[in-house]
Amino acid sequence: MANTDAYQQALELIENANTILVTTHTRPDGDACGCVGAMTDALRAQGKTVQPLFLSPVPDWYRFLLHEEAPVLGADVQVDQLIGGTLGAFDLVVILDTNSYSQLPRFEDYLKQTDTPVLVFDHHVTSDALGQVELVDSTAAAAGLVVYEFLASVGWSITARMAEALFVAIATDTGWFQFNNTDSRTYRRSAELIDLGAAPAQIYDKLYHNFSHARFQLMQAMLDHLELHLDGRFAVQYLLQDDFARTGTNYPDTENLINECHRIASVVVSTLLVELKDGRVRCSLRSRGAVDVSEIATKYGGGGHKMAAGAFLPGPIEHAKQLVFDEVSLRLTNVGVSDS
Ligand SMILES: [Mn+2]
Repeated sequence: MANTDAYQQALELIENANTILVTTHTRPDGDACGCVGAMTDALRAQGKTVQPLFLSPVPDWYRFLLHEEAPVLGADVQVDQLIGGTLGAFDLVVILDTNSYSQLPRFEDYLKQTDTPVLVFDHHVTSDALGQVELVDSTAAAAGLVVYEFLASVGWSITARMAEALFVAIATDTGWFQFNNTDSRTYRRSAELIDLGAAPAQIYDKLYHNFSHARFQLMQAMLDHLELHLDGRFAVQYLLQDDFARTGTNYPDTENLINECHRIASVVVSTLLVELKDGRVRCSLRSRGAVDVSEIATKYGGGGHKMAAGAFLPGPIEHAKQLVFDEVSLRLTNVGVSDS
């Protein structure tokens, strides 16, 4: 848990600011969107003018966490406009669920030229130390946990809407309390958020029983491409541009699909390779713990956690597949044949 000094410094930064820009990492997940939703509400309740900004589009199924259409950098507003003050003159920037330039494409250019103080709430080990004040706790299962503990500690009121957003942040970053990062603190804080008004059954329905038929077909395409290697311990899945075109889906529709193959008992490490329009391959990696997949991602300029990480690889898919195979093969050999 962050120490009280850091809480005090964070509080001072916020108290001294009137107009606050709130952002998060590119390809925002549930933790990112939940944190932005809750933090935006929390700061507004303190009388601040708050501008949420995303670096890529919010997936449809997380839109309920936000109470307005927030602009997307590179689409609704360009970085030179942001620098020029089109969105406002900010006296504080709050960055949620990342502390790395590589997770902040284009926004990096803004950060590197601004004198505006930066406040970071994060739980990743990877860090470029972006903040003047940083509440970073790598033992926290989600950034939502770091945000919640800060709000509770400084005594700000947490509305049911904020509790819902923070519950989503925690529930999604723990694979709905399935991943190894799910500890008693995760459950305890989640229980508190339920007491504050988060309704898990309704949230689960909103998040997981909401596939479009098109997205289901995309999952079907991914499963059609499933390959098991290394005694069934390494699952490789991929999606091509053609799969998106044929099913009428987009990149955000891939979220969480990688996890499907972990229903197979033998699978220890999995990857989902997604061919991007520019020819690069977005590589997502998941591990059941025996292999630290963040090592692989970091080697290729990405990042993440031991259990979940990602990076961009050079295409085509076959080449990317070989790169990941070599890395995973090396590491699975080192851990020996798993008994799981
Ligand atoms: Mn997170």
